[in-house]
Amino acid sequence: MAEIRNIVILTGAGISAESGIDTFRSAGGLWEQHRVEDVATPEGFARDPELVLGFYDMRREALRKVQPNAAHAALARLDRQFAGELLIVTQNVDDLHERAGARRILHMHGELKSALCISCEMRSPWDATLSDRPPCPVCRAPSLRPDVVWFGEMPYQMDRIYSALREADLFVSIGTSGAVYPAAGFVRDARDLGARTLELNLERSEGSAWFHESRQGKAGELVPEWVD
Ligand code: BJW
Repeated sequence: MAEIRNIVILTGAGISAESGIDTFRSAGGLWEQHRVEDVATPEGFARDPELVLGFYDMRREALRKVQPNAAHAALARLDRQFAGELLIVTQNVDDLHERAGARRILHMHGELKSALCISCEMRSPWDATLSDRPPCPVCRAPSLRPDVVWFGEMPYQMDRIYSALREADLFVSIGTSGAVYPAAGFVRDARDLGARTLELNLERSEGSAWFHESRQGKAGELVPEWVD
């Protein structure tokens, strides 16, 4: 990696699978157990807030019982050791990258352990339930929702992401199906802008053909192999 100065790493649910967190689109995954339009759209939340808040309470609770795996640990090592520019853009709402020790990280689809107030638009760190409708710590309105990005909403920090992609000379995608935009388009953006592109995933993703190189296997094995 001697000639690499700027790295952007995109991670998805597959990197947390070996920690015991369900992915979305695999057999038995979250979207097999729940209708996406019920639990991951603003319209679903407006229709049945109890269902949606309960879904995220359940996932926040599950997050307490799991630990980062070898893939998170390897990326944290890279983050510590790499002297150039590095940005881990995760689509995941878990905090396993942070718990493994990564620091240069951005959550484009939000975070389970954050709540967003619909009334005052302030964010608050959140580790408790939301389905019992607690008041917002800032404005006291009972208007908290999970601070996550649903379909039809704008992912977070897109300017910062595109600016990192423009500078990247290496783009690495780990554990994502390439089914959800705009993240699924980053490989083409990065490649068009001159980056080398590498995919590390259990199987070929929807956008696999766009990568210069695609390696198949478990993130817990492929990521340490790539980093070390
Ligand atoms: C392993 C493994 C192991 C397993 N090791 N690998 C352009 C074209 C078409 C549609 C659109 C478009 N632009 C926008 C849209 C609409 C929409 C969209 O993409 N729809 C698609 C269905 C087509 N997008 C949006 O609405 C987004 N907003 C938006 O685009 O705003 C306008 C805009 C445009 C341009 C620029 C900027 C803005 C918002 C999308 C929000 C997605 N939200 C969710 C929920 C977040 C909260 C939550 O967690 O509940 O995000 S949906 C869900 O999917 C979640 C994930 O982050 C996301 C991606 O899933 P991911 O991570 O890829 O998981 P899986 O399960 O799909 O794949 C796991 C992979 O891991 C698999 O490949 C496995 O093989 C692999 N794997 N075990 C390695 N051990």
